[in-house]
Amino acid sequence: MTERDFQLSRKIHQPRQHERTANIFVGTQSHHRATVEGVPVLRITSVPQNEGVIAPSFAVVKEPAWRATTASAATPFDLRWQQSLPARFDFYFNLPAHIRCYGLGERFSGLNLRGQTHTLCNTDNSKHTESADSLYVSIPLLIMFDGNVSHAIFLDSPAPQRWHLDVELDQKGRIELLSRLGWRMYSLGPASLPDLVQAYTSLTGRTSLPPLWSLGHQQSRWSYPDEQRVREVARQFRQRNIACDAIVLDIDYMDDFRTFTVSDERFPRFAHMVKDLAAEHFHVVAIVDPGIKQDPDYHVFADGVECGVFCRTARHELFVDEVWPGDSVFPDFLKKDARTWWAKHIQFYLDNGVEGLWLDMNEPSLFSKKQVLAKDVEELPENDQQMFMQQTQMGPIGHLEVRNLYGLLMSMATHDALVKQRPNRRPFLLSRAGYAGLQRYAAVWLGDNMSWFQHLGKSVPMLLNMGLSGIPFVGVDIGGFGGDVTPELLVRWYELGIFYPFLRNHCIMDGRAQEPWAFSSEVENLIRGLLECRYRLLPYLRSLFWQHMRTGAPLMRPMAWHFSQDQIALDLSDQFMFGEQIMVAPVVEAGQSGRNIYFPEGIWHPFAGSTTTIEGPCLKRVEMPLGTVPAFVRDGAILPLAAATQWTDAALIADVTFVVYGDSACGRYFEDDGISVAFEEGVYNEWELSFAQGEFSIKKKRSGYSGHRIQYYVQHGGKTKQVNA
Ligand code: MIG
Repeated sequence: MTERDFQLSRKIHQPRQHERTANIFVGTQSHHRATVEGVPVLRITSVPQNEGVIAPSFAVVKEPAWRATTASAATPFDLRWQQSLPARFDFYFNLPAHIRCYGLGERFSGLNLRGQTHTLCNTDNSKHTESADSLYVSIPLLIMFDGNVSHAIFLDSPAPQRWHLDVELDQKGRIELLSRLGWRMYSLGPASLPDLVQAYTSLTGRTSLPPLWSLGHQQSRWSYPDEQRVREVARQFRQRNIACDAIVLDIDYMDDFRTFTVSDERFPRFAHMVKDLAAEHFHVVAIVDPGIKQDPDYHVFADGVECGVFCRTARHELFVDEVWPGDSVFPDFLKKDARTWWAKHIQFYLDNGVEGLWLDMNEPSLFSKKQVLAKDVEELPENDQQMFMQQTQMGPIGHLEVRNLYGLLMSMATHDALVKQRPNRRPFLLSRAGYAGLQRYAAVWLGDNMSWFQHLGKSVPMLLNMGLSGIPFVGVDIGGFGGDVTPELLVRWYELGIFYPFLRNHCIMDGRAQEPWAFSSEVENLIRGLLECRYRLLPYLRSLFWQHMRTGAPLMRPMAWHFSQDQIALDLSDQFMFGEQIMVAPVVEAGQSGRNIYFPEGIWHPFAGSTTTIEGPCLKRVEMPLGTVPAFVRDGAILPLAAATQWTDAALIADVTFVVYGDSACGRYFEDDGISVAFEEGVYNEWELSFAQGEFSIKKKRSGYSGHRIQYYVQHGGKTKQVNA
């Protein structure tokens, strides 16, 4: 930094009212510019002199061509910063009244995040109430929406942060970053919302195509206790013709909660069971917790101690805390050696035929420490006052400084192990905790919700903000995790859940049974029908994942994504777009037979049932009895729909119908083998579909995949005919 730059930055840091006065920053700041997928990006790097180095970034995986620029480079919203305390930075910016705030990962709040403080510090908080703050996933990306001139800021630091977004209603924003290391901040824009997300996911990566089976229906509960029960649940699905692709095993499959073990008593022929299930087209997903039981007779513990992979305290003792197995130790995933060690043990699951892994408790959650960071902590505590230390290339560092990386790095280690050990198979991983970039490794579910209508409704804005934060493969526990679901709530939840990218029914230990047949045959029939709809939508869903890989677009999108000029659409958080062609408007209240839906400009076709169209813009009450698919298709769309199947392997070869909505329409279609990574070598089909003047046509952008026996049909105005493709 030159003397002039330093003077300039001093000027920029002039304190204002309500601000901490002292700027004690001594060190270097550098500014760089680049264009990322057409979006201007300014990167500010701040390195305090005493530390001389910033925490490693595991978020940004692609570096564009950066050009140095001066400190006076304009930042949007008059963004300024200072170091107020040795272990704290403050950022100040303006938040004009018309700006809507999105992103920040997993927030229990509305779509627009304004008017609240958002603490980013990964926390196992099972109380999802209005006053809930930190949850499991923290993504320091804030989108400031203003139509085509939107901006985003990404504060790449895994240390605890508090984002105050106009909490005083004075149109000011403030971030407290509790860190003594430096940070990098990326300011993106001006650009449209889709372009911002495209640029952000270009820097931090995207979700590759998931295995097709993982987009099917997954059935879970805490826990199916033994082989008999697991086989029985699977049998029920097939016997009752309810679509399902995966059975999920929660913690009780293990021997005394020891990670990388199976109970001999309750699962005496585990691998055999997994194989039998596979023959019935079920994939097994098993939970994996990071806490390793402290027991010298347990091979994983002994091996880990020998390899030196566990976190230690500031006094260099093994860090021990209680989780499910009792006193446990925790791999330090920041260490490359620990990740390699972990990968070696992951082989256990592959040897048993388990195809998907579910990473839980990876904030990490510790039974003794429910509150990770006290609300009134002004700066990052000293190392010896933090729970443990982690090893970086620059030496030991207090856990809190890098806390938000724990789930990300556990996911990275597990993902890379699966990819390395089965290179031609797409991995399926589900993680509870995470940080920016998690989308490269795992799908996410939003943790311990309740069987409440309120949580059904809340899932919409929460999942939308996850998608805008770069994570497209998301869902919440269908039926709700805690509490007892009612039959009405369960059906309503499936109505919305068939549009969650990740579709899983899961429930707590002592909750009432909530498998689709747990109530009357009427309830079962309605859920069966809804799941059929999900499986029919699979070709559309796959095309959306393909599109995400290309552009970073989430599958669930706020109305603002496609109707950025429609002032009414912008504030809707109880309806959303599922891709560009389907609008979903679920019933999220008890005792309703329908709801009011806002239809933006254009003509809308009910997805199922009635043929009467609705012309927007208008607000209209729509009758939606239990079991309704709450979706509307834009006029001008062509949806690729498969014949309904009971499992996704069958969907791969099922007939596909291109359903044309309106007289002039277009759509996209993607297909491949759904399981391998051959698509990376061009083994896939990507078609552009169009319909005009009564003629349907396909433009084949790529025709690299032929291992199928699909018959294609086109349907328009009630008539269906075969297509030669
Ligand atoms: O302390 O594995 O969010 O889905 O069923 C609870 C038992 C641990 C929390 C997860 C939940 C899972 C449960 N786990």
